[in-house]
Amino acid sequence: MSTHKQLVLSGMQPTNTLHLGNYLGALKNWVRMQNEMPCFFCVVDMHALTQDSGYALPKDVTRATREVAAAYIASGVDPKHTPIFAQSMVKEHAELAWIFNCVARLGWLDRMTQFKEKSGKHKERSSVGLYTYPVLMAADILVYKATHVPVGEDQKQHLELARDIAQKFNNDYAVPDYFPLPEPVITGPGTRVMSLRDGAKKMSKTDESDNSRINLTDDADTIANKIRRAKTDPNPLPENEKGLAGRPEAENLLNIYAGLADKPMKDVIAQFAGQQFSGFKNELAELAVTKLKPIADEMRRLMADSAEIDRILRSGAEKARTVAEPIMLDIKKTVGFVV
Ligand code: AQP
Repeated sequence: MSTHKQLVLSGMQPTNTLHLGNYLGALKNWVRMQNEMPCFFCVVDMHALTQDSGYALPKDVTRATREVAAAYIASGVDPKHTPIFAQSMVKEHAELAWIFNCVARLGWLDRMTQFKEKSGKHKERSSVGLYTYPVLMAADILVYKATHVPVGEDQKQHLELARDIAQKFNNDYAVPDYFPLPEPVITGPGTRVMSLRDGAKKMSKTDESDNSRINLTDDADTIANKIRRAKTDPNPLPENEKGLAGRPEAENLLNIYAGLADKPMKDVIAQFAGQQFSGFKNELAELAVTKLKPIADEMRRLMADSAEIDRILRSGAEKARTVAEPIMLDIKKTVGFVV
């Protein structure tokens, strides 16, 4: 049986403003989990440099890092209780990532679907960082020996890789149970929120079309317009779950409603059964504005004082380092480094 103390670790990339998918798929669960077990939440700025679309401008990384931290706080993560920090502020993430690069196998990384999706037809032009992204993610988690990782459905495969790396390290260095095998926590109806323009694509920060997503900073009119213009099909809403087969856009909008209203999907389907999209979209827009407006307002307030956000990040990093430093020292000794 595992002897590891429960600890939650998760993070988001400062690649753009956070959106409804990030909120329903992950952030909403973080807010709940901080009251259930100790949590560390980071802004994974080192991951943000891996974008295949070329280098992000430094000023954009800085701004997005502060904005993502503001989104965590505005959504309800309490920085007095739960450390919030930037990944690059704790050097142990990068140190462990190198060791894990030597543990992970090329064949494992070749199977990662996110790399295939993000690199598209131009694999050879993608950064090496994009390829080894899941190795750094494993280090983010295991440098704290975190046991639980709340993420959206899209990160499930990366979590499995983190477990494989942990297991191989434990076996190779004959240190059974040294690293925990971290558990993904994927809960709620919003674990895979899709694009508003294409029900087959996930909602993403870096999608070219801003109309594909609802940003956490969008104002009420923008939210309502995006929902009104969201792609649908010509039929009324279905009577039951079976009626959603082959209707990804209808499923997505009902799912978003369920996530925002905190209701099971089957109740939401029953509520709108047989109705036209137009009426449903008005109700969805109203609900989205009610839930997201306070977050946007609070983010704006926090962003007006960037020095305070930086202070919160540095203080969070200090707490995170007190956990990561001794673990990393131990790992260095385990692999044979003179320390
Ligand atoms: N569409 C989504 N539905 C549900 N959950 C989602 N997440 C992301 N998109 C959705 C969850 O949000 C957390 C942070 O994700 P990330 O910043 O590490 O990057 P990502 O998964 O690659 O998300 P994006 O928004 O698509 O960013 P870009 O465009 O920069 O790649 C994760 O827990 C993720 O599961």
